Amino acid sequence: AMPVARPEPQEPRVIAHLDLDCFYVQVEQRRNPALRGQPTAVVQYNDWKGGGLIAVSYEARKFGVKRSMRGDEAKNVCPGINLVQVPVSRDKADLNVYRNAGSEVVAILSTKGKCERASIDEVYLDLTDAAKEMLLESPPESSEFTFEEATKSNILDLPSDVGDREENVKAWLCRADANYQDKLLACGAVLVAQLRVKVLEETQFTCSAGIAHNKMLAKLVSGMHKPAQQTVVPSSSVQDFLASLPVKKMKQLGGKLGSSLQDDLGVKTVGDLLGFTEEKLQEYYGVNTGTWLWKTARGFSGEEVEDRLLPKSHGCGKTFPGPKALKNHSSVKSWLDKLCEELSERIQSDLSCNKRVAQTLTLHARASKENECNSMKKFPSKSCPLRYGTGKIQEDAMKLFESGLHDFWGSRSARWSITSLSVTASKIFDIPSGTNSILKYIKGPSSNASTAILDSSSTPELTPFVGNVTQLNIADFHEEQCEPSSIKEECDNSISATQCRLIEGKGAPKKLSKVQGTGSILKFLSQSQPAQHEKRNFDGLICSHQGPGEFFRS
Ligand code: DCP
Ligand code: CA
Ligand code: CA
Repeated sequence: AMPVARPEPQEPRVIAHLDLDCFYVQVEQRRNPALRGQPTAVVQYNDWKGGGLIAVSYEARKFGVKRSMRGDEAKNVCPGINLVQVPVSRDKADLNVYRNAGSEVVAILSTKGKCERASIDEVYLDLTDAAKEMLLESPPESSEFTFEEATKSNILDLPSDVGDREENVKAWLCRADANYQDKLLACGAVLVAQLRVKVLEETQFTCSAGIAHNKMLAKLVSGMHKPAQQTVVPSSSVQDFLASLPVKKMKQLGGKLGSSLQDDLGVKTVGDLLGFTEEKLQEYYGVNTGTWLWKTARGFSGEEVEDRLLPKSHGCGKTFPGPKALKNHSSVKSWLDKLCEELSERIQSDLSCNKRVAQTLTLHARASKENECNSMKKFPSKSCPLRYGTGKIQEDAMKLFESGLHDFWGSRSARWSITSLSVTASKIFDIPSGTNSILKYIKGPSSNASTAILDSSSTPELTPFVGNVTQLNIADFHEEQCEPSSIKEECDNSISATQCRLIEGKGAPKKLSKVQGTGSILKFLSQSQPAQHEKRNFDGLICSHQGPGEFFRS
């Protein structure tokens, strides 16, 4: 989708973007402290050339080890490297341990302001209120302000390689003559430094952060100084910073729009956009995107931090590179079954722990046709209303695959091969309290399937709507940094399990705990459907209470 500008807030805001350093490696280092300070990488389960690296410690990066390498290559450039296998279940990576670790961090960060979980290891925070409060009560320029971690900040306005760096930073943070906006940012820097220290103390994880007046700028700088550092963007430095920033570095300009700017307008950096009037940009890209580009060039962005600690969607995927490509229906089915089983567990868990219901099931695949250089044609993504129950999800996913294959393949007798498969559950809603609405939401607003949920013996007609997906944002599934061509087996921003415990234990956000009456309704539902005992009780393993999700399992 083309980006659209949001109205900007009247008041200056303080926004932070936090990203954990070499995240999977840190999780493994916490599990096995002998790996701390050592060159270490996490590798994907794979028997080819030592597996694909998915996370690399900073010690290993010094040797030139990169995420794009295989285990064998990494050993060549860094013989002492420790390679840790990603946990595996159902023949694929099991990321639960990392999701749970991410949830621990979210639980800490969400204490200081509005918090949006942006990916498995990233969070946005709106610290405006906390910063204002600090400015009133204990402004940084007050004499007792000496907060060491904050004085290690990188301030874009200040040269970063001079001798008295920390003194300069401290002086900047404490400037009595600073304008209101910069003072708020200084408070933001102190708050984020405090939070980062707290995260380190409570989880042993380090993270890096960007602090700015909007999400866009905070995100752009959070990875500028890594690991374990933070970077502040005062308004006065925005123009210079964007002037040299390649357009492709912007999240929304990584694709076609960015290429068009380069090829059609000769725009290489965000700063180059300043040469175009808003009207000109609107002529090229439409009113909305034109305005968005115009504002972006000036560092303006009205996008708000969402109040969301839980993921927007759940996705399970696997790639089948090279010789591993799937070439017949039965191998596709067997992999889809596994992916759907995991997806089903995750949405059941989300239902019982968080009282959330997913409404849409989507299948994505990548395919190639042999003997055809028709690489332009993509395997179309397909969606249908999501029906709870592993068997139903498996059945529906296979129908979506068939439908996609039909569009992709047509009637010609070309041989196909599938190089990646993923299933995603999206359009997730909180269940409102009250019987009617619960039923309504679980079966989807317009369907007539309440009996289907109640009656396990009937198999309701599936009417997938087989149009191409327009609603689903791929970013919900993949991490932003996830390269489509990478060796990744799976990447998503889902949550989990520990999230339940964390949220229940540490004071849940209102929306997660206020559902009333749900239990009894779901008990009622359970009586019309025999309990399933053959499967391990996933929900029971991870949450303290028996979930309603049980009853929708097939
Ligand atoms: N990940 C993955 N495959 C990718 C990208 C990421 O499996 N192509 C996983 C492993 C990473 C985690 O997601 O540890 C977070 O991704 P990041 O891009 O944030 O990278 P890291 O946290 O590993 O390193 P950095 O310190 O650069 O943020
Ligand atoms: Ca990271
Ligand atoms: Ca990240």
